[in-house]
Amino acid sequence: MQQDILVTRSSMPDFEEYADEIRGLWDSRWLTNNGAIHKKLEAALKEYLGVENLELVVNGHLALELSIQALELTGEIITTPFTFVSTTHSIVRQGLTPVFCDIDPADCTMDVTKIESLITEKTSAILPVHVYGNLCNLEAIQEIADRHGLKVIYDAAHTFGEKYDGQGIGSFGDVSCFSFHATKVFHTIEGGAICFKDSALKAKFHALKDFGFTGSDEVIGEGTNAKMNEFAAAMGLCNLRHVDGEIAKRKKVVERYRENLKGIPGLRLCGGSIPKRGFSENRGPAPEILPNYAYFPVFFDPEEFGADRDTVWQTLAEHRIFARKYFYPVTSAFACYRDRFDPSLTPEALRASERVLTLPLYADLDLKDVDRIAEIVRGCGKV
Ligand code: T4K
Repeated sequence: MQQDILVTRSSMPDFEEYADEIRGLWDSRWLTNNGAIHKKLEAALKEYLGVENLELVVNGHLALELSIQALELTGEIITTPFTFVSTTHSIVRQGLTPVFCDIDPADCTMDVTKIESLITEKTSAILPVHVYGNLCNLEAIQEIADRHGLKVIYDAAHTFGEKYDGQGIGSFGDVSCFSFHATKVFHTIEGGAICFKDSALKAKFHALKDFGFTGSDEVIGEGTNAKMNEFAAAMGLCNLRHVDGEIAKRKKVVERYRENLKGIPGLRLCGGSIPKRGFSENRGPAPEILPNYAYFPVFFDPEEFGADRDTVWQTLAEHRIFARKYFYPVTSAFACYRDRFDPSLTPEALRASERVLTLPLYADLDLKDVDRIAEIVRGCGKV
């Protein structure tokens, strides 16, 4: 019998490798609160990601919330509704208002030509998402932020290890937030990291993730508990040794999908990052981008393809293949936000969310299964 194929499958080191990494904890009994493995992982990730400042946290969501808190943002934040709901929740839970900017349908990142019209006297920051690992127009966003005195926080949950002109993606903006959830290219079971430009923020992030403590007798802010534990950090150390190999395997899967699914009327592949340099077309050579093959989104035009996204999703499910509708609906349409925001104000995001299906992608996905999935998808269409 065929095994279920889920949208992703966590990478794992060999059991013995992980066991070796955690063995010492039975002697030290130091299990969390900035332990030795935590420190080791922090140093290793700074090096791997090419960033100056990095603070490990318990998940990607709290990385976003802590960033908003540490930068002391107020009022409104311009963001995208085409993302996992965490991005929007982080703004609302910090007591601020998300202002939704539409996306560029070509890569689903924020449409930079629409940002400035959304800026008001209450705007304090821009919070774009490198969705699916597709890089935002970094230069245009920084130009706008500089012109209007705004901070930039990148939701870099999908962007582990990516580079822009050789520079680690975590070094852009004031802050970049990574997720190390079990479903990500690199994971620590649950986890995340905050990368930031201003090294003076290090002490603040360190305190805020530990209830605000700066010593045993002083609390400098209404912090939370967002510390990564030693078992999670140990998983990170192991996974980091293998992540380049995992990305190389993902690349093969993505290439196989692309080969199988190219040239089908009404089926659009979102072909990774589109190299973008600021607002002008003529700013010199396109930036070189190192991708990580995090997701494989496909968009269906129901008329042209001959079937809508939900039909393809259902057909795959009948074959025990569980693709996901990342990201449907747009976050502004969730029940908790329905009365506060108007999803029709971001029509491209709305259209993308109704057409997208994210196909299974993980390092160990058999290429024969990729062929089979592609065949089922093709079979749903009219050609
Ligand atoms: N910003 C963005 C743009 C994000 O995408 C996310 C998270 C965040 C912020 C917040 O970061 P974290 O606080 O989560 O670190 C999953 C993940 O839970 C979530 O981390 C991720 N984005 C989101 C896109 O996907 P679900 O609800 O779809 O997960 P679930 O449990 O349905 O799992 C999906 C598939 O993954 C399963 O079908 C099988 C596989 N899986 C799952 C788990 C839990 C495994 O192979 N191993 C596992 O342990 O949200």
